[in-house]
Amino acid sequence: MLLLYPRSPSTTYWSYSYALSLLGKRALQPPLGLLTIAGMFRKTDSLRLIDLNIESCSDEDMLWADAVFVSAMIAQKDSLAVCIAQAKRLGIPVIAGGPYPTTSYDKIADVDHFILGEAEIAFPVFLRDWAHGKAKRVYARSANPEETARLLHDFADDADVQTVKSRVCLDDSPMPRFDLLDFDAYKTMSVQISRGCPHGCEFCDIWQRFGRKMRYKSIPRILEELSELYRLGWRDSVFIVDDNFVGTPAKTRHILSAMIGWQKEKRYPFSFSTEASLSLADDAELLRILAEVRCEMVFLGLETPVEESLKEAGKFVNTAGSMSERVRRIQAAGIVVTSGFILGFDSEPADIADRMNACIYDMGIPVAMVGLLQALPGTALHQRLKREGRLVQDSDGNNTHEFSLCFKSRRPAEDLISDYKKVLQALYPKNLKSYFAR
Ligand code: B12
Ligand code: SF4
Repeated sequence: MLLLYPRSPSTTYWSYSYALSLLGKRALQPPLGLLTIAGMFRKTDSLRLIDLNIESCSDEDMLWADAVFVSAMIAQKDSLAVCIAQAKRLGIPVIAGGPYPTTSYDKIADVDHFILGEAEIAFPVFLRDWAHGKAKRVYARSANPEETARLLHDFADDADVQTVKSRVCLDDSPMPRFDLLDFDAYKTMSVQISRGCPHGCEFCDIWQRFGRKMRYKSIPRILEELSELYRLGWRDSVFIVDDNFVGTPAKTRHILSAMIGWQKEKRYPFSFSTEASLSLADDAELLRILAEVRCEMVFLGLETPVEESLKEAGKFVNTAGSMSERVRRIQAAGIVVTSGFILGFDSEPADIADRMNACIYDMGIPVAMVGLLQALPGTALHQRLKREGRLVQDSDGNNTHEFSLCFKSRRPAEDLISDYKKVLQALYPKNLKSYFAR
C-alpha cells in the first residue's frame, strides 16, 4: 500500500520554501491524515509513505504497490492530478481522502474510491469491502443529512454513505504511524488533540466539518502519542494541529496539566505551538500553564482591526474586548503571537491598509499572514456569495500569493489588491526594518 502525499506549491504562506532550506529541512510538517489512516490497515499489510515534498515517486515505486492512497489540501490539487495520472497510466487503483477530496470530489477525475470526511468509521468498512472485491465508489459517515443526500445523489447506488448521530470519538482514531517518517526531513512533528470549534466564522469550514461541540482525545491517549514520538527519537517542536486548542478552556487546562507532568518527567524534550482563538487571552491560568508546557507560539485568527468586518464575518470572539490588550496578555505570558489577517470583507473601509498596518505594528506581531478573503467550498461565505451571484471562480486555497479574488468584492478589486500589496510592503520591506521593530 503506497501512501502518497502530493507536492505543495512553493508559493503558499505555509510552504516556507525559502526558510526551510536555511534550516536544512525539506518540509514543514508531515501528512498527519495519511499517517492516521496508516494506523487502520491490517498489521500484515506492507505500507510505504512517499511525501512528494521531500522525495519523488518513480514508476518503480508506484509499481511496488497494489494501491495508491492519496490525501490533499486544495492547494495541492495540481500535484494530486499528476499523482493520479501516474497511477492510472500504470494501472494501479487510486483511493483518495482528506480535505480537498471531501469538499471537491466532483473536481477530481480518475479516482477509483473516495473516502470522504473523517475516515475512522468509513475507511475500515472500505478496507473490508475491498478485500472482498466489492468496494463501492464512495464511503462517508456524515453528521449532516444534506451532505449524505448530496453524495447519494451524485454517486447513485455506488455509495456506502450514511448519516451518523454522533461524530467520530477521537480515541477511536488510531495511533498515527510516525514510524513511517524520515524525521530529519521535517521541521516539526504534528499531533492532533481535538477536533471542532465552538465559533461559527462565515469564511471557515471547520465548524461545519467537525462540529461546534469540541471532541478530545483522552489524556492517556495524548500522552501515548507524545511518548511514541519520543520513543522514535523526536526531540524538537511539535505542532498541535487543532483548529482551536482552547475551544473548551477547562478541558484544555486539564490536558495541559497532564502534558506538563509528562514534559517534566522526560526533561522537556518538546516545545509546542498551536492555533487558538483570542479568548485564550481571557483565561490567566490557561495562559500560565500553556507557557509552562513550553508552548512557544500560538497562531491566532485576528483577521482585521475593523469591528464591523469582524461582526460581518461572525468572528464575535474577537470583539469581546480590546484586541491589542488581549494580544499583549498572551505575549506577556511568554508566548509569541503570530496571526492571520484578511482583506476583502464587504464592510471594509477605504483606509484599511493603514489601519491594518498600524494594528499589526502596535500589537508587535512579527509574522503576520495577511491574505485576500477566500471563499473555500463548504463555507457559509461560499454559500452566501453564490446566492448573491458574486462567485467568479473556484478558490485554490492560496490566499497569500495570488493577486486575484474568487468573488466580486464590494470595493473595486484593483483597490483591494493595491491595498494588499501596500500592507505586505509595509510589513516586510526589503530592509526588514519594520519586521525587526515589531
Ligand atoms: C495542520 C494543517 C496544515 C499544516 C500541515 C499540513 C500537512 N502537511 O498535512 C500546514 C501548516 C503546512 C498547512 C498548510 C496549508 N493549509 Co492546512 N491545515 C492544517 C489543519 C489545521 C489540520 C490538518 C491535520 O493534520 N488534521 C489531522 C488529520 C488526522 O486529519 P485529516 O488530514 O483531515 O485526515 C483525516 C481525514 O481527512 C481522512 N483522510 C485524510 N487523508 C486521507 C487519505 C485517504 C486515502 C483516506 C482514506 C482518508 C484520508 O482521514 C483522517 C482521519 O479521519 C487543517 C484543518 C483541519 N482541522 O483539518 C488545515 C487545512 C487542511 N488547511 C487548509 C489550507 C487551505 C492550507 C493552506 C493552503 C493555507 C495557506 N494559505 O497557506 C496551506 C497549504 C499547504 C501548502 N504549503 O501548500 C484547509 C484546506 C481546505 C481544503 N478544502 O482543502 C484546511 C482544512 C483549513 C481550512 N479550513 O481552511 N495546513
Ligand atoms: S475561530 Fe477559527 S477555527 Fe473557529 S470557526 Fe472561527 S476561523 Fe474557524
